[in-house]
Amino acid sequence: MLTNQLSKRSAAYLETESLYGAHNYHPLPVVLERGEGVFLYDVDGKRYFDFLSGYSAVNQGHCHPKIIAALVAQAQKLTLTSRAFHNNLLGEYSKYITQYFGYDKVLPMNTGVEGGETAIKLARRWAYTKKGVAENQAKIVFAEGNFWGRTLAAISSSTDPSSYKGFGPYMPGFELVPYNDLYTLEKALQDPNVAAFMVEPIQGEAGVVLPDDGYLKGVRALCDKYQVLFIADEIQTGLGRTGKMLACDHEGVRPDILILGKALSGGTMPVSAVLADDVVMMNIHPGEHGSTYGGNPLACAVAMKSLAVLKEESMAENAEAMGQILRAELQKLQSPYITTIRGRGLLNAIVIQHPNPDASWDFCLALMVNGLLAKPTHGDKIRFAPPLMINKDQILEAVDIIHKSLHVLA
Ligand code: PXG
Repeated sequence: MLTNQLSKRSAAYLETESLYGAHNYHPLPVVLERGEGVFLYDVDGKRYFDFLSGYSAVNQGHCHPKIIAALVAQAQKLTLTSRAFHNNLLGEYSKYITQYFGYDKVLPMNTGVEGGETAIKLARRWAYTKKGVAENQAKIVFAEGNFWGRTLAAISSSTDPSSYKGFGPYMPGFELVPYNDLYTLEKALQDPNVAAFMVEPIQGEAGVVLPDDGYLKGVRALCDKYQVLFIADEIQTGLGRTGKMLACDHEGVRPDILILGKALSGGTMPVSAVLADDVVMMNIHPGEHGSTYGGNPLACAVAMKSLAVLKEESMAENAEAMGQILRAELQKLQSPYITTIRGRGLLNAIVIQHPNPDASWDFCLALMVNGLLAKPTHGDKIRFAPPLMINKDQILEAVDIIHKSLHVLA
């Protein structure tokens, strides 16, 4: 129905992609060729509000001029040396990011999921060398509903069959507890072989699931009590997205291992980072972990600028203010089809209730036709997470589009 509006040009792009690319995604039928700030433009020149921000990779806005300038300048000088040699930016970047977040050391990787893998390796190694866990006995506890990527380890901790089913056998030594449940967590952490609890401060892919106030403080206290590392996966929630630099900052807790990714490069290239103090980080020695691209000078230059603009342009503060307006304006719509409006800062989701099981998809198609891009997650949830530099007029215009698009559900 609505997809019939696809131009011939767009249809040709879709067909080529479908013919030659694996079918591991189901995108909305829109073909984008340009981005600027909060806007994306398709191949026919039509403008859209981006309410996904590359799953929070584009917090700073599309093609942020300062980030692109840093990228281009460094790309013309030196892009990759491998870690076989030193490069002149890795030290500067390491100092910058560790001081920015207050940790002794950083371990640079590329994708978010590699950050998660790295954190788990660090935790296992710490358990063997510092906690006294017997070789190969270390356990990592995760929260149900977690999402941290697509590697075999990541899907081994997943409770979503579409992530794990048909890809076994799975990684041993992983355990699950319900999210937002300190009682069950305490039971799990009493096992002396537990090395770490890895958790998203707000579960992003699960549909922006917020824990109760005090949960993260409780996690911190339990990890301290049982000598377990607290690993915070802030790949989606970090870097200003929730209205603070880190989502953990809302409760004033400091994880032992902090994983960052996505917006660490402002959406320009895969850059992730694992931060920890020496007691955790210094148990890994030369040759025991790494990556060809990890710590490459292009990534170092881009990451420093991406972090700098977040602060220079007060993006966390703006996310907090604009998030409040967005949720308040969505409440005012009083739609019978929107049962829940939740979020923190500019990481928000609505839950659609409708007899038609495809209602969320149809609604996102209507949003697209009306000039706003968002994607359903887990059927009935739609994330609203625009770039953090969105302003009030733009929020109001976007909510008008959302309002207008609700008619498709009537
Ligand atoms: N942790 C969290 C909290 C995430 O949201 C990752 C780790 C993994 O990052 P990488 O860079 O390895 O994808 C994520 C990723 C997708 C997709 O299609 C990814 C995410 C959310 C929705 C879709 O890959 N988040």
